Amino acid sequence: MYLASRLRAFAGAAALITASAIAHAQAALPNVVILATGGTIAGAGASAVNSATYSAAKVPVDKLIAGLPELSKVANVRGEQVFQVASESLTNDNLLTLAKRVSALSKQADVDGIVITHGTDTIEETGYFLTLTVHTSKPIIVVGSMRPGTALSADGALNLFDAVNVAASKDAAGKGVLVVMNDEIHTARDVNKTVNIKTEAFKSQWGPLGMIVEGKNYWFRAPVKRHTMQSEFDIDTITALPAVEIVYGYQSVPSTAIDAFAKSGVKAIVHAGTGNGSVADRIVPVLQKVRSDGTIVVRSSRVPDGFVIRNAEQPDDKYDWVVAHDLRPQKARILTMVALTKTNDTKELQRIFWEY
Ligand code: DAS
Repeated sequence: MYLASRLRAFAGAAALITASAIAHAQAALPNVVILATGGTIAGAGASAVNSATYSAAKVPVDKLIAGLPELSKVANVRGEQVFQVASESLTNDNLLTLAKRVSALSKQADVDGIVITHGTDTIEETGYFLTLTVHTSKPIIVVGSMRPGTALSADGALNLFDAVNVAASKDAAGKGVLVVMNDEIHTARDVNKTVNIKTEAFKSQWGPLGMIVEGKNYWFRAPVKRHTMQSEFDIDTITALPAVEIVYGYQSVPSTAIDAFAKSGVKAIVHAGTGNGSVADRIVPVLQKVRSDGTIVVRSSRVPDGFVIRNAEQPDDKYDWVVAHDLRPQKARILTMVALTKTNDTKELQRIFWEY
């Protein structure tokens, strides 16, 4: 009897010690908040072989977290459902709402890192907007997936596990907003979706910053463009984004789109030209007129990689146009919107394109 009671007492004490050790270990873990916006990472298909035919933005954030118990070994994770949409449907207002939430959370002492689950189609636009406007050095990671969780060899679970790992990592701080996909760690500034049907979908023409393998980060370079704490733009002072639209250059293109955008009162037009940002002869005077009416003209290129050279294909100084440097049209639009919240001086705008 005595031995049994002693054993019970010991077992009870051991259980208490274990429980407090676990609680202590959990308390020592970083706190990561997952802001869910929708996309394929929250998608579901009718069959395991549906890797491309499925509905995006179905699975709530709490179910995403519950489906990944491994996260509890990496961080104390909690989720917020900010939106539940496919990312092609996100709007400027959604960008402002999300960025303001990220900014507010980043200021909380009990938040060490933030993960944003997002559709892959426009991750590059949201990520770039956040890196331009959120003033924090805490890790902010945007993550998506190319296959829904219901599909064979789904990529979302490992992408999310990796994203939380990076968000919980001290060595990810101060690198700007990052995009973690397919084992790679990219800057939100450089990364673009380059393949629309493979899990290896994201590339940065200047290369990823590094990789994450089995929960460990391997860094190989650091960003050189201004971001987050070094940015002159602050989401906490931005209340609206100006209308900036994109027109595409191709053979026999008419000026219809430019005329319509100009008439609608846009503040800037990004021209996605051919080659090094070339503009068709018949379109040059149309864009000159648009500029003379006070609308900003940004010369970008439909060619995925490389960068637009100022005063090469067009006399930008003479026309008072801005060149988009290495930014693809959709990112040139994001930077132009953010820059126009501060200035519409073309020399200042060009400086901003060189620096961000
Ligand atoms: N429609 C795509 C999106 O929401 C699905 C995805 O790839 O996440 O961006």
